[in-house]
Amino acid sequence: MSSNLEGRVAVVFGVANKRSIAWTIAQGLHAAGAELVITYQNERLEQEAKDLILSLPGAQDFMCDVSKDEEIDRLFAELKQRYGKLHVLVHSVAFAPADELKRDFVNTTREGFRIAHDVSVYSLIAVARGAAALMEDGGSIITMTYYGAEKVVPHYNVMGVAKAALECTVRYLAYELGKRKIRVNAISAGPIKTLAARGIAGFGDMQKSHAERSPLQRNVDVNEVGATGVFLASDASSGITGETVHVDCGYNIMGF
Ligand code: NAD
Ligand code: 0WE
Repeated sequence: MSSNLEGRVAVVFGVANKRSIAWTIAQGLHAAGAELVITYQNERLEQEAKDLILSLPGAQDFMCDVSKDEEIDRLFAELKQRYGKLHVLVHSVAFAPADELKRDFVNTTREGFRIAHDVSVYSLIAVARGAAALMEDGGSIITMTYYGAEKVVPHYNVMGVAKAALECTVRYLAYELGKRKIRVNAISAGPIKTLAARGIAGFGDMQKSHAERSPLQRNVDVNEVGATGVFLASDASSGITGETVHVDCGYNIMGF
């Protein structure tokens, strides 16, 4: 049992800036000794993401839009050539068109639904397939989810439906990849002020209510999510797969 990741290769998706949950997990994996490949979405984020990634000694940067099969193929071909094998995959990516999180859920568009599920759910299957082919010694796959998958969170809308599908995808992947000693888990984090949370109307009020209602009477710190990511990546969690681990100060257990 150990959180030591020396000799392990990890690929992390979803770093936009220093507040990204993916960045905190990446820093934790790096501190535990893992060799890191960190991806960012596109040219728009390139400058900021690259500066961060290259500040971690030995970390490799790579551009990869997970809605594009050819970019995913290119990434895993490069990983195979460069490292030969892979042990850890972190998927910390979600997107729905902004309007879908503003208008009434009943008015969700076909295209908004498609995009949310393509980027936030299908992408996990696509990158898990690429990663599993390189996880010869077994491995750990981790994704990020939210309570809006389980209960209605006003305005989370189609993202809630997508996160429910993501949590279910984790179970199907865990079943199938289990025989290859690959574990698949989700972390359900409480609300954290990141780029993806910026501009969401009432986010501050949500955090306030979260702090008031959760057993620990506070909001979650992103480093607590990072530490759980390292735990799920390491052999310390060797008996855990198909699980959604709540890192939310206990908010989800409350009925009233
Ligand atoms: P973030 O904006 O820092 O991260 C989201 C990432 O998704 C960004 O890096 C963005 O570039 C990436 N992304 C979007 N579309 C992409 C695409 N087509 N290809 C590649 N990458 C793409 O925000 P975050 O809060 O760190 O979000 C990370 C994950 O955590 C998401 O899955 C989110 O749903 C989940 N989450 C966030 C919170 C929260 O309150 N912030 C709570 C629970 C779960
Ligand atoms: O998963 C998320 C946010 C995901 C997200 C955020 C955006 C904002 C910018 C997906 N797509 C977009 N599209 C954009 O154009 N969270 C868990 C954070 C979050 O978002 C909410 C929340 C919480 C919490 C939206 C409404 C209500 C609560």
